[in-house]
Amino acid sequence: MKNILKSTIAILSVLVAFTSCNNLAKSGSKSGALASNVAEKVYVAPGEYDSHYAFISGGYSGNLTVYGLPSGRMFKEIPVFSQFATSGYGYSEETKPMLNTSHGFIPWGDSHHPDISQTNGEIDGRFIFINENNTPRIAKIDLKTFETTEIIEVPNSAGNHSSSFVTENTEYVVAGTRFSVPIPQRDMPIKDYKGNFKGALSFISVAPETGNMDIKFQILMPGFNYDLSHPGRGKSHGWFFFTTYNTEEASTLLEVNASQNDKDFIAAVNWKKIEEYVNNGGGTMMPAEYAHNVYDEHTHTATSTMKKEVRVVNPIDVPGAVYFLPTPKSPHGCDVDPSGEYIVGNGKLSANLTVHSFTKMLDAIENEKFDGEAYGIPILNFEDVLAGSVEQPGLGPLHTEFDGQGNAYTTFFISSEVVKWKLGTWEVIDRKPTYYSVGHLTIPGGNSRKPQGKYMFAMNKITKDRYLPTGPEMEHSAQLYDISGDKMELLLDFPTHGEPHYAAAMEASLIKERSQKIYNLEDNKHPYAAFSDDDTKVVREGNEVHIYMTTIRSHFSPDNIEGVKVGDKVYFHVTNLEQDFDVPHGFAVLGQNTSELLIMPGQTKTSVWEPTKVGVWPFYCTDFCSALHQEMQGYIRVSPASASTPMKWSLGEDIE
Ligand code: K7E
Ligand code: CUA
Repeated sequence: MKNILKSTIAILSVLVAFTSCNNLAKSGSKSGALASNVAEKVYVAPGEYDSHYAFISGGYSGNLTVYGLPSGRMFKEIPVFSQFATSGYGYSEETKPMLNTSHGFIPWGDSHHPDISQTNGEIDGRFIFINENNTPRIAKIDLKTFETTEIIEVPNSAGNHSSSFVTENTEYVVAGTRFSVPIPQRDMPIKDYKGNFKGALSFISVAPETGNMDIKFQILMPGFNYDLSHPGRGKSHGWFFFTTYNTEEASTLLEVNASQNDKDFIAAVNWKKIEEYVNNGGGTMMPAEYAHNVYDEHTHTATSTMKKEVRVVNPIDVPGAVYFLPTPKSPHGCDVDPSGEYIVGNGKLSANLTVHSFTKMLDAIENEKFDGEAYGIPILNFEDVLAGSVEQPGLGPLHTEFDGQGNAYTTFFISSEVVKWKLGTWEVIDRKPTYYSVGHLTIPGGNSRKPQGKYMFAMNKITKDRYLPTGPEMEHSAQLYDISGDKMELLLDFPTHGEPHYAAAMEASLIKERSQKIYNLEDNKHPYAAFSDDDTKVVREGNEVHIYMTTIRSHFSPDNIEGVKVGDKVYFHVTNLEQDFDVPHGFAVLGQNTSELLIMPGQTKTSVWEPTKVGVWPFYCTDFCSALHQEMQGYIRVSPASASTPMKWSLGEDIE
């Protein structure tokens, strides 16, 4: 045991050393020789549009950022799992329920893998899904409004990492657990992990019309770590593939103990078979507690419902539904090519890249050529399912994407490069350095039958000397390549925000056409909306004060309010009466323990203020909205708790 430990640590230190000197070597030649026409390829003239959207995960920011390609310009940060003061998301009364969980209100998340909805295996630009790793959740963002409109918590899961990838018709968004845990959770010794912990793979159905999510079933798998996943497509539609590591089922010093087995597995799941089993009443309902948060676009308000049970399936109860494909060595990425035939497993510690064949897998299953089983799940023979391997392509392979022209592109974290290779012949065609230590890469349309193989961008973990220094912390960096020719051509570096694990990207046209410009006031069903000056009022209910307020260039109505007392809870319900594209108003009041609001045209949002001090306190618009923006202000008078100041409000005249 000691020796294994020593030798593994030795190997790892060599790898680490390789990483660092490699980086240094690269930094010496960073100016590179870019062709003179490169600037033209990324130049988007003022007033012109980018050809592609890129949605880049924010990692530990918990959010999703929107970029244009090829310019690399950032357009927006969409708040998803984290409170976001810039818009009031997670601070306004309407959006706080979005961040509710079975553990209470959680103001932060760790987002990794965005994936855009599909129809017939092609990206349709309706929704984008993204996972939260730490407190397992899946979010849906509506690409009409670029707002997070639904978040579902995933029970029995921990480290929701092999997520959130969608099937060909967005039948399911799939979420697999990275950590196996006791299911149900209970107090037990950690050392009893092996054989007792389980890993849940969750299939979350997406309603075709509304997009509403619901957990259809969870498969309770052996206690491995389920790292990444991808759906089958075309011929393999109906299957889902998950890489595993820690098939050793270690619970301590995983850097050594989870690297013992020569091969771990890719789990192949026939979800159609399990769906059929479940539709016929299979599986068991298990008590579980998980939040389902839905944003209503008419009331502009989210509600959070606590669900009480979930359907679980034991895979050995559904013969023929789950198989293990041996895959060397702690595979990370699990990527399926556009035809659905090839399943690439990137063994982080493996010298070669392993590619499995879906056709061969089906043959082996049909002929029952098994090499034992793990917890009752048949293991296929490595050689029987192997399509081929790319020999010694680089060090530390992580993720693979496809260009739809028969080529694959794999990132290598340790040797800091992207390697292009050919499906079927497995030969390496090209390699280009990344700066530095690349994680994921994205080709627009990547996870679909029809990738749009013009651009590829790599998302790198280490930035070092690529930009002007900004103290000890540098934003991570993305690099855009032109992949339309035989050789990849580096075009551009651009900084990202948070940690850009994965990104989803697509041609701009579909999203651009559907993008919503305003919320129609007629459709506003917010219970506290006010639609004109006549609707504005201040209503006291015990110590709660509800202010029905409107805003339009360039005033609030009312803008003078009296009768509030220390100890009151004051709700500012602000309706933006504008019906013009891109004219939000903001709202903030002095001393408030929350963020400002940013209210879109036609929308109502609510901010709570609990004044603790007597005085006359100003409020104002936080977003520069017109030449008279600075005049958008008002006063609210706070009297002592014992006072009898009458409740009055006004606009354009004095309160008498
Ligand atoms: Cu490789 Cu979370 Cu997809 Cu990061 S993960 S790189
Ligand atoms: Cu409204 Cu500034």
